[in-house]
Amino acid sequence: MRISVVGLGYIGLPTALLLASNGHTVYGCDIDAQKIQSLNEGKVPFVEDGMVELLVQARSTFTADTVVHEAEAYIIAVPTPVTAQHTCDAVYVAAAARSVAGVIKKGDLVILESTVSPGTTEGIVKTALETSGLKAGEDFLLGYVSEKAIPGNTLREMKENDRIIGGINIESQDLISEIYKSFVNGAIFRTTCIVAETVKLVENAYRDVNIAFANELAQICGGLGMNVWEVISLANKHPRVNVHQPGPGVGGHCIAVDPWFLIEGVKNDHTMIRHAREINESAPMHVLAATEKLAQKFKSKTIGVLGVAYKKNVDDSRESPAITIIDLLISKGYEVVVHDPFVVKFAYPIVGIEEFFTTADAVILVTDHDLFKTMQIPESVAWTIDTRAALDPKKINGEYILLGTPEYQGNE
Ligand code: SAJ
Repeated sequence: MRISVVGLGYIGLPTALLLASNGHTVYGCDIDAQKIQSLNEGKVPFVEDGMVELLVQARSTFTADTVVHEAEAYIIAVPTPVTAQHTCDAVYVAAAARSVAGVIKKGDLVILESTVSPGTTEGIVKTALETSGLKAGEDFLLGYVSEKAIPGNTLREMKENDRIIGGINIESQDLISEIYKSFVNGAIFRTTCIVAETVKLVENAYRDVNIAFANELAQICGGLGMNVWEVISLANKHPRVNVHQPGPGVGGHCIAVDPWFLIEGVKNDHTMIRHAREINESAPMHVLAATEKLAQKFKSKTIGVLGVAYKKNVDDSRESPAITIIDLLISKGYEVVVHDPFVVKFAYPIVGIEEFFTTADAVILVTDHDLFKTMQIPESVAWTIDTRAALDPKKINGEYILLGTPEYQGNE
């Protein structure tokens, strides 16, 4: 089949390449002309396992352009930022759907893959597509498939995870299933568009609420003189318990954002989902409180932030709690020095590990990159806060303060 993929980011590009290397002719489209040029030169614009090889494999079946190419099926995978009012900003989705409306013909199929608030496919997207003069369900097919991407493991998850496919009618569901079956090994489940949109948000809200529970337990256990990591690990011995890990906050572009889309239309301000978001958003404040207590005691001026990626072993710092923590430290007058072995693009300068340790009076570990596990923290560092239980206390000469323990409680 000839498929146009609109939006060649973290979702659209791997999806396009998987389709192109599984029997389809794929036309990628992105408004970023530089990205198009480098793709056509065989360069992948971001680091993700297996992508370079996949681009080589798809050499004769994948082309990229800045305009939407006419095809038989269209997949829209553009960003959906969160607005200041915590709603889903569908402006790029609407623009992409309008550009598809310019080329769509009778019998074509349109699939939305962007994460959106419930009702977007059959609302904004359908309306924009129908400006073509064609009617959804009568003249063209329409559906929603949630994306399966996780930085560091995207291609595997796209191929191996089960897929929830939403369609406005049976014909839409049938054709969407056929397309995804060409590269997905997981099971395919069919439903309506709004259910598929909602399931995506539920998956991430589930994780956010669970992490908020762990963050609340960290406060409770630390306050009661216990170590939250021991409590959670023992509670998780129960076969039906799976408490997530506490930490300095929740980052990334999914878990910190999607719960807001789920409650976008809910009038009640006291939902558990909102409260969980607020608990996770307040985690950096607890890091600051613990820091203030220690900085006063040790007269520390320059704080080293170790790890700024939003999670371990990736170079992605989108919505990382490290950004909030650094902003808070600077607002309190501290000097801040930052080190991350993977992150290249960041709001603050990133220094090498030697400069980091010669400059920092004290250290806060924010990201639990594996290679920090065996890291030796030198004597010049008076204290180290470990927000992820990631460091080896035996390798630390100064004071070691672990989040979710009495020592961490700070001035709270
Ligand atoms: N985190 C904790 N405690 C935990 C687990 C995670 O504090 O126990 C933090 C991480 O450090 C990170 C944030 O949460 O800052 C999110 O990390 P993550 O690995 O849980 O999630 P993402 O955002 O990288 O990917 C999620 C995944 N969703 C689920 O697992 C339900 C992924 O499968 C989705 O494809 C992705 O969101 C998405 O695009 O929606």
